[in-house]
Amino acid sequence: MEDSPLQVLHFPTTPYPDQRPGTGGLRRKVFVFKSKINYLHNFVQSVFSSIDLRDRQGSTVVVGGDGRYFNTTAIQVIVQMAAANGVGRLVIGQNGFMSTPAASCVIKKFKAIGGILLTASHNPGGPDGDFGIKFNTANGGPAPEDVTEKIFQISRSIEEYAICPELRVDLATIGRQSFDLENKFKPFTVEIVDPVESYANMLRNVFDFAALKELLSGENHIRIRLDAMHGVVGPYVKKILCEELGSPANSAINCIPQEDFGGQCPDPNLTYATDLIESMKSGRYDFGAAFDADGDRNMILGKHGFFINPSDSVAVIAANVFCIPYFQHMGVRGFARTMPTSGALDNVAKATKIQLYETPSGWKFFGKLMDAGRLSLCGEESFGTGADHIREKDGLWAVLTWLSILANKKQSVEQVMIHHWKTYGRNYYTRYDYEHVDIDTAVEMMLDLEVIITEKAFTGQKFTIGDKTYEVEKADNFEYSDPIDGSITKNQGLRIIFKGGSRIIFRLSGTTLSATIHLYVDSYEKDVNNLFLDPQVKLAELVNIALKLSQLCERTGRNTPTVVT
Ligand code: VG1
Ligand code: CO
Repeated sequence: MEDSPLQVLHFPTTPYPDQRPGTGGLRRKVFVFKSKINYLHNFVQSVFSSIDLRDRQGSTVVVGGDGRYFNTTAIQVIVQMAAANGVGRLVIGQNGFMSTPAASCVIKKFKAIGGILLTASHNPGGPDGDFGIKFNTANGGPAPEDVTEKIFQISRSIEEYAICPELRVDLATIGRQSFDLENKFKPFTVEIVDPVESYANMLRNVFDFAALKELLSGENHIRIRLDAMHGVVGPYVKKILCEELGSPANSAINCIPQEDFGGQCPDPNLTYATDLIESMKSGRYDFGAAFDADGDRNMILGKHGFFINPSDSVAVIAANVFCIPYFQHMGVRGFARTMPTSGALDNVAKATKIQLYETPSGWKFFGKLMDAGRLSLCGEESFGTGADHIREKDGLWAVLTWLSILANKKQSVEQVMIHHWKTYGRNYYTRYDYEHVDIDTAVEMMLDLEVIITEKAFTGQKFTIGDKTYEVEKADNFEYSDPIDGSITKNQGLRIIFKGGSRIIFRLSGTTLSATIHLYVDSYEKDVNNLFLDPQVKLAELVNIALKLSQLCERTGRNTPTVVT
C-alpha cells in the first residue's frame, strides 16, 4: 500500500475525428498512438465514458494484449486511467499478455464488465507496424455496433481525461497489488493473472483430453506442427499441446512472443505462414496449424500441407460436431457464418435441419445470437472458427476440435475433407486481397459497382464464358437485420448471386490501415467426378466476370492480388 494516496488528475484534451472502431477495434500505425498527443488517452477515456458511471464504479475490467510493440506502455496508461475513472479492479495478464480467446474467458470468469485488448490481430507489429485496441463487453465478446458508435461519438467531442499519473503497476509478478487513491473510499486493486491457466481449464471441460493425449502421444500417435507465428498464443500451445497432451517440444514453433513477430505478418494464411508451410512439405507431419498474433485465427493443414479452406473447416466441424464432448452435453442450437464465407456450412445445416444464420463480417454479430441461446458453432472465411464456449473466435479451440475429429474418425485430415465433399458436395472458394490500393479509387469502384448491380435490369443478366453461362439471380449491398434486437447493419459488401448458387462478393476491409479490396468467389459442385479440381481453375471464369464488371485492374492498376486464399 502506498504511503500517501495517489492523485487523480483531470487534463484538458482536444478530440480526433478518426477514432471510429472498425471490424476489429481501433487500429492505427504505432506512431499515431505514440506521437499524436493524447491519441491513446482520448480513446481510452471514450471507452470508459461510454460505460455508465454506476456500472463503472467499483467494477472489474480485464486488460491484456498480443505482446506487440507498445503493448506495455499502453497498459500502464490504461491502468492509470482505469483507476481515475472509478474502475475498482483490473485483471491483467502477466507481462501484459493475453490472447483474445483467453480474454473472453477471463472476462466471464472474473465477472468483469468488459475488457480492453491491445491488439491489431493479424496486422504487422514493431515500431513501424500497427497497434490496436479492442473493447469487449461483459459477455466476453467484441462490443456491438451501438457501443462502438457511442465510443466514437464521445471521442469526437472529448474535452478532458482522468488519470492517476503516479500509479505504476508491476506487470511481471502474479498476485494482487492495491493502491490508495485520493478521495476514494476503497483501494484500487490490480490482479496479475496467468491467463493460460484459466484458458486451459476451460478447454479441459470442452474436450476429452485423455483421447487427445492418446492421439498425440499414445502408441500410434500422429505428428503435429503448430506455428504460433511469434504471437501471444505460443505459451498456450506449449502448455496445452506439449506439456499436457504430450506432443514433443519440436511440434511447436515460433512460440516465444516477439514485439515485431519476427518481422513477419502474423497472419495464418498461405502467403504469410511460411515456416509452417515449408515444414509441412516434408511430409513428416500429419497435421499443421498456425495462429495469428492474438490467437483467435487458425489455419489447418493436413499432411504435405493439404489446405483446409476456413469455409470448409467450419462445415467439417459442423458435420462432426458430436466428436466433441462439449456439444454432446450442450446440444447444437444453431450454426452461423459471415456473409462472404462459402455456403459449405449451409449444406450441413440443411442436412441436419439445424438453423443457419448469415451475419456481416466480424465476430460481434455472433455474440448476440449466442447470448440468446440460438447459436452454438460459427465461422468466417478469414480463418476464424469458434463456438459458444466463449464469445470470440478461438484458434486453439479449432485445433483441438480438428484433432478430436481425427481421433474419433481415425482418419487423416485429407480423408476427413474428402469424405465431407463426397457427402455434401464441394463449395469451391477463393478470396483475392488487393492490399494497399488507393482509398479513393477503391471507394469509387465500390460505388460505381453498386450502381451497376442494383439496376433493375441486372437481375436476369447472363454472362457467358466458353460453354458456361451464369445468370444473375440476385444482387445487392448486403444488409443484416439482427434477429434478436432488430437492429439493421447496412453496407456490408456487394454480392452477386447466380442461379445455382455461385457468388461474387466485393468488400472493403475494415481492419487494414491502407485500403484493401476483398474479392470473394464461390461455386458449388456436387458431381463426384469434379470434386478435386484446383479452385483457381474451377473459379477462373467467375473471377473474370468479377474483374470485368468492377474494372478492378484498370482502376487500381493491379493485375494480380497480393494475397490469394
Ligand atoms: C477481417 C476479416 C474479418 C475478421 C476481422 C477481424 O476484417 O475479413 O472476417 O472478423 O478481420 O479479425 P476486414 O474488415 O479487414 O475484412 V482479427 O483476427 O484481425 O480480430
Ligand atoms: Co486476431
